[in-house]
Amino acid sequence: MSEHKTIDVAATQMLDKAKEIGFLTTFDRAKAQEPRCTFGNTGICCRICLQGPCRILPKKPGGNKGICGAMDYTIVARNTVRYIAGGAAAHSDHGREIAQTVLHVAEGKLKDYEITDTKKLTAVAKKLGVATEGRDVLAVAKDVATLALQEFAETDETKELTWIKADCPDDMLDVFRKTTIMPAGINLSLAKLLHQTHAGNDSDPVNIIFGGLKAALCDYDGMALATDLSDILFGTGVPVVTEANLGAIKADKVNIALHGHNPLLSQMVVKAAKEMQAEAKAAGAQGINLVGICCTGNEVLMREGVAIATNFATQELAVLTGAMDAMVVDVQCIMPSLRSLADCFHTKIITTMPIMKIPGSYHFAFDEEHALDSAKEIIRIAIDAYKNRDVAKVSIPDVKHSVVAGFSLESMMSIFAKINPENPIRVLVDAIEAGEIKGVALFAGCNNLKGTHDENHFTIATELAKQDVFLVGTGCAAQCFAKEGLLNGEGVKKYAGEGLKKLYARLNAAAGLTAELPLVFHMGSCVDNSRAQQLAVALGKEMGLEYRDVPYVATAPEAMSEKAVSIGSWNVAMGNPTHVGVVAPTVGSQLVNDVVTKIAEDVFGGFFFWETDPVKASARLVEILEERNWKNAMRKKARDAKAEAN
Ligand code: NFS
Ligand code: SF4
Repeated sequence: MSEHKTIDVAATQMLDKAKEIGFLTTFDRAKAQEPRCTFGNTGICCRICLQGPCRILPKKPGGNKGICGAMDYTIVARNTVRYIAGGAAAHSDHGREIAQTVLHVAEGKLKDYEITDTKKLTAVAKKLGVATEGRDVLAVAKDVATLALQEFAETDETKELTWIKADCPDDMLDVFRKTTIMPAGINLSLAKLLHQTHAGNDSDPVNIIFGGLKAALCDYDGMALATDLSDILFGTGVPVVTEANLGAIKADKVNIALHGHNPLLSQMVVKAAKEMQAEAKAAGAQGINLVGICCTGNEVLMREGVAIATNFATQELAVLTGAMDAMVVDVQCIMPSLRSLADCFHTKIITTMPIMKIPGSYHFAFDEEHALDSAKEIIRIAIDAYKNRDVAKVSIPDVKHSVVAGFSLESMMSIFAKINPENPIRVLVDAIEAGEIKGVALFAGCNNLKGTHDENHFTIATELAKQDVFLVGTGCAAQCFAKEGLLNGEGVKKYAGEGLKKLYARLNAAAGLTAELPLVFHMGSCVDNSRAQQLAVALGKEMGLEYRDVPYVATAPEAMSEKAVSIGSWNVAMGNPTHVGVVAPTVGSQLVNDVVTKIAEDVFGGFFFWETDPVKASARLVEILEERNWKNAMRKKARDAKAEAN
């Protein structure tokens, strides 16, 4: 076992290099933060007003409450839902920007973008109730984008969000309404939550949590519209074959990393790079090589087959290869440390968005009206930087795996349709009903250096595969699988149980793809968790189950960001048992912890559970799926017996 807290061989090599040359990385900084403050770690530190920080100190007279009298449960509940507000704001603002761009395209204001996927546009319009018959594509796109923007602008509390209504089954919507968590406007709900959790406002932990869940549903809404509109704008993912890990960086090419979340610029960089290979060659390189990091990487992987360099925790290591000429970043999950690291190399860190700048790094204000020109200028900066590359500093780990990705729900269904053209989802349901597979598990979320990088992702995925669970993934979890060789047919051979292998044999025989299907179906970026939820909904519908009985679980084995908290929270509200592999910010209050881990199940069907040990977490996830299958079988038996008696 290496001294570094990662299971990634390429990362280990780079961390050795960092040590040799005396660079401190995020791995060192994580160590420096130990031991953690228990108050902060368990959520019982309040900094909501300037009298704080207040901690819960039960042994001191008066210390069992904050200065204002806030109890542990109020403090924990407020802190937790404020994470949700942050996550939902990030996801939905990303969605809003895409919607704005679609609107501008529809109005003929942007020359570099177009409506690429008219089939998806029609499907989205239909689900939202927008007329399509005999109408111009741009007119339909305008209506859809306008509806999306209205999700943010709505201030009438009696109006319900359109995307949620279109995407969720009726029994689920009924629960949202009964528990008063059905949101109206996104901006309204997020502002309300900040208001609700202001000092001296709501102190009822259950009421605060319900406010948080409303915001979590806004998170879903924002990401669902981000997914739909990105597909409309750039195309819906189809299976692609590429590669992943630091070995995807090429010594003889101009390397540009696309990092962040929003595909508006990165799609243009992909387009521009195709046109600019000659310029790179003129500078002495063999061409331009694009690689992705974090969810921008996932977006361009899904649609363009761009290779993955690495995931969140190891983003610095891409620079450390010495062969990264430019890293183009947009928003979210970008470490501020990148700039100082880049200073030691020739690498240009290029920030591009008005709300994401790094002191001292190069800022190139992305201009959507001249998007392609912006992308070209950025590539020229990279080509110039390449000329300054110091070959003596280059060391690229010879580590990479082949990757089959690009599984939008549509592309998954078109593979299933090769077996059952009338009813593609039936293929998965048949496998569940035959007991070949136990159900579906979604892997989502980040890296968290409180644990070992990628270890929880890898262990839980391979354990569940052995236990015949069908796996889908997004975000940095999916990138771990890409780097570790689980996104190819070899992964199936190595890790799938017998039942799962049988399903794959049928799928591979029918799919007619050049490459075998991967152990985990990579469904995209974190906003694409909406795709996975639609898979759960489709399963429930076809199996004739209530939303809360579907054999579907979610896990965020290495959750880090506020966005992960909001994704987990809507998963729970939407009936999904949800595992988190790090110490949760709710454990400081028994009451709040019980609400989210136990009472949530009675109300919503979904619940959280925390387990840092990946083997134990896997066992529990399998147990939950088995429980759901058993209950469903018993209910069916009872129904059949009743029908026979009548
Ligand atoms: Ni999701 Fe994607 Fe990764 Fe976590 Fe960050 S990139 S949006 S937040 S760290 S999975
Ligand atoms: Fe302390 Fe209350 Fe202020 Fe929180 S809101 S910091 S508990 S006084």
